[in-house]
Amino acid sequence: MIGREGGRILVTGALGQIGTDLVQSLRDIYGSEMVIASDIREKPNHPCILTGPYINLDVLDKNKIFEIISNHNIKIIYHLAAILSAKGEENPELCELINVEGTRNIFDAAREFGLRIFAPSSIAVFGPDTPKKAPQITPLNPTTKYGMTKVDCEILGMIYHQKYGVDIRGIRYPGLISWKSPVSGGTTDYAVDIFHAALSDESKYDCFLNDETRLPMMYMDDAIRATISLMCTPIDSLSSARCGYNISGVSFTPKELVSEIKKKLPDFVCNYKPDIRQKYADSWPDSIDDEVSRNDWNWQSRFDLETIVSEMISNLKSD
Ligand code: NAD
Ligand code: AKB
Repeated sequence: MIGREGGRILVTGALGQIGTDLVQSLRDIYGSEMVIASDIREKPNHPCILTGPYINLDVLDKNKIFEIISNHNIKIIYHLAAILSAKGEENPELCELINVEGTRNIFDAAREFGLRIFAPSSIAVFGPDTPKKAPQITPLNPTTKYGMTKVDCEILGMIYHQKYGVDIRGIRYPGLISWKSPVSGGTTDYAVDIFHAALSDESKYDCFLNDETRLPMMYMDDAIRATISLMCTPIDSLSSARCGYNISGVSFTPKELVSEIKKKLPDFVCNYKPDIRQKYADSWPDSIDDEVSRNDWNWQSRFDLETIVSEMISNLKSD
């Protein structure tokens, strides 16, 4: 049983970077059988996902979503299936389809079955006209297709909430740093890849962003704690930011990250070879103002850059 809902949790896109961590945390809290992991990929092989039930699900298949919900008594969906920024620019049509139509299918299911939904947004909703420290309320003019789909989903979430009373919640995650799963398809991926490269025999990394690119980032443990905490907050505490709460973790440049890594791995060498992802990063803010989250649901991050580097290196070494 999960609190007042008395049913099970479904996680879509569960084999990705966030799902790998989130499924394990939800199972630790609610029990393995209560949390069903799902993804378009057929077979899970990660130990975090193998701890409980897994279903193959394409979020574009609305009939199957409805079938799973009624057959498995689903009451909450953590909807993580998406195409991220770099992959989204390579294939904007697919990005639009999966991110917007996939999300609409989940929202329709929530309306039909009375579910609660967590649907993450991103700092990619901001654009070049956003102040360097992004406020909660500001015009959203992203230049990437991915960012546009995230704005669309925040708006869609508000419409389903206001018109149909669906309880949809979301966080504008910064770039997330984690060690349990590999990353691909994003612009902030460098901050994960760099640790794998630093710990390799060569201890060398070619960074695809320039050394001065400051971006908002967060350690996965903070992001998971934020997610579960937002979903446990009484509905009356939430404000109009409910589908896209700003949260802040740390803010750093590749140069600052390299210098922190070199304190632990002095032989590590990083070269800077910016590619097309530099353009996407340049359109995003440097840092995030998260005052509204702190007021509405007591959000507070715990991991600074020094702690993140130390956690990443020790966890990857013992993995
Ligand atoms: P990811 O790319 O690591 O994982 C996404 C998963 O979705 C993959 O396992 C993929 O197989 C699956 N998927 C793709 N198409 C699908 C479909 N049609 N049906 C079902 N599954 C499908 O992404 P992530 O980093 O885990 O991100 C999860 C969510 O969080 C996304 O909405 C993303 O926009 C958001 N987000 C992530 C970050 C980050 O840094 N990781 C930052 C901001 C926002
Ligand atoms: C990406 O880089 O695309 C994601 C994000 C910030 O949404 N990590």
